[in-house]
Amino acid sequence: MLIAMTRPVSASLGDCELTHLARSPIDVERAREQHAGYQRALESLGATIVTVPGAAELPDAVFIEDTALVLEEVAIIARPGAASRRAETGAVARALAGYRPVHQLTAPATLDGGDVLRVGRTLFVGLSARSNPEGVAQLRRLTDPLGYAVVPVEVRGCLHLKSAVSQIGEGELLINPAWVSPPAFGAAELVCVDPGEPGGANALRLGQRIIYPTHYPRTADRLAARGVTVLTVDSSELAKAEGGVTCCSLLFSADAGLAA
Ligand code: CIR
Repeated sequence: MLIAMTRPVSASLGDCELTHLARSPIDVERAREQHAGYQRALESLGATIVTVPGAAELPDAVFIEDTALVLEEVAIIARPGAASRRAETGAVARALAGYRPVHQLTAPATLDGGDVLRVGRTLFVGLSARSNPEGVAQLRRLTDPLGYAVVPVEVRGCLHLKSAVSQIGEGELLINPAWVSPPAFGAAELVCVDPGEPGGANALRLGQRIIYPTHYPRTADRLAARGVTVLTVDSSELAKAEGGVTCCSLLFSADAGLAA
């Protein structure tokens, strides 16, 4: 069973962290409707939604991806780079403990899950304003014995590694080469975002299909032309909080980890 762990949109979303965008009013009700549409999209692609209790006082709690990395063997609780987000991890750790042995990154490490791109047994980790070399080192110590390679990658001009690059198929990545250097990804086949849609590199892959924002239509056309099955969702309010489609869920199989 494929689980999509999500967390509700907080009433305080308008007080979210912002790095690259100017603050603009967020319609929380609309954000909630969009989040519901996102969850329906996940369900339509076969995922079962598991909801972590909401946290009204944590504006960015909906962006659950940043709080953890879930592998087949373990769940690793991140230590978000933004201090305002560190209290998000406790409830997520409790929820994940039902599925995996849980490990926790500790200070001085910082790591946001949005900076971790898994491709097979390789974990590419963005060195961003949120994730530091100690975060990379701790992640490596935890995952090396499990057979993962941890590869740090410089990112520039965007929030997270997965703002710049995400997986859209087997060995296939969607990338904005202005924000991350393509050679870092070795043999992967790269599809570039439309130059007019720099924020369009964040896609959420479930098997052969991707969930993708409606607000990058030209990149969506590129993907469709390559034979990628694209399910679009309106996520414009969450985008005002610098949220993409990967960041609103943790996807993992329930049939691994503790259940194995
Ligand atoms: C933040 O700045 O932390 C949130 N406002 C947005 C986080 C988006 N996370 C993600 O793309 N993985």
